[in-house]
Amino acid sequence: MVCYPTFGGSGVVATELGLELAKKGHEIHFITYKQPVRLSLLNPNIYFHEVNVPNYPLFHYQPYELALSSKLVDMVKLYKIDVLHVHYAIPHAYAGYMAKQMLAEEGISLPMITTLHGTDITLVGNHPFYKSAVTFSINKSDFVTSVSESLKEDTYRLFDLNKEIHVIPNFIEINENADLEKSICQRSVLAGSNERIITHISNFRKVKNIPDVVKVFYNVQKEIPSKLMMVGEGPEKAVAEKLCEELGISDKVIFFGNSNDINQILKYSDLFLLPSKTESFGLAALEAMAFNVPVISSNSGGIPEVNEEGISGFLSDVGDVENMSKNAITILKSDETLEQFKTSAFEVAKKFDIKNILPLYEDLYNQAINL
Ligand code: GMT
Repeated sequence: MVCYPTFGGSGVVATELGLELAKKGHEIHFITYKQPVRLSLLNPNIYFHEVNVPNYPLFHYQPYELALSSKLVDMVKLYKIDVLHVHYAIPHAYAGYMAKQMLAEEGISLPMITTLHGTDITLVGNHPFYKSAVTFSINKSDFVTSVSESLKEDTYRLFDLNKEIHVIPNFIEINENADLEKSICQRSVLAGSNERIITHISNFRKVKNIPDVVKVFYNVQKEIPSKLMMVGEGPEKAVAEKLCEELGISDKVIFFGNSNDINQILKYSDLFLLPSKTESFGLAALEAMAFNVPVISSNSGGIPEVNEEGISGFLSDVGDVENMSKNAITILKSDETLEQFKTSAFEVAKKFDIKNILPLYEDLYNQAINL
């Protein structure tokens, strides 16, 4: 598994997939520049190999792809790795293809699966400075997957590809007993017993439309006593903090920064906000739904494949704060309605149970090693 180790959807998907495969007895090697945040090494089938890029004064930019492809070659030979699965096309598919070619020179075959996650296609990969290399490395992958139908369509629209794209949606581990789990965090730490808890989790980039999270909350709290949990770090966090001050709601908003206690926060949440400008899937929304949390989201990209209108929550056009606020109030205004949405959100999340999704990846790995 090659992935980004930081907080962010693609790294989380790669990590959870690797951990689940390891449970089933597969040997999984993570190769990246830092230990992925959700990766526990307390598993006999999990290995982590760090990619180091030595500093050299001549380099204005450190050649990470070079170090990654070298590391891949070394680890494949040392551990007799059968399949390479790269998450996020840039630069992983490119480095993976170089490793594949180097190994081929020595008579070693390394099939490569590339999973497209979203911004590697819609925002970054599509940039003219990267497009040729991204197109090349996707076309050279043995198998390509995307996390939603919407991302598949975007990829075909934006790139000149000759490859079939297999849609394998993101997944979640469904825990029917989540409510019974012992909690180290008390609800009273987050909000008063008469207050609803509204949550947003992301990497606070512009694409997440963070000001709309604050604006929707501002409208909701005028009608329904509530608190907003803002979880994550990124460039738009300061913008959100300033907006909260301007709107006079700072005392009702908690900024957590990056947190490993997401489950604890979701467990007590009544509503999740995801007003993104674009989102290939919206893993954060699915994670919320798996904790019985209904979702108010935009209808962009792949979000409608996850959040079902009127069932797990509501969807609005990007930027339609008024509609999102109205829908949020509809869900939160009575305990009865809220309970009904909570139950349905969990039912929708069940469709993405890892037990249903894992065999799709295993099938692809089997096809890859039999090429
Ligand atoms: O946007 C993020 O939160 C991070 C980014 C990533 O690659 O780490 O997320 C993308 O991949 C996730 C996992 O497949 C998807 O759930 C997100 O929707 C997608 N983000 C965007 O498309 C903006």
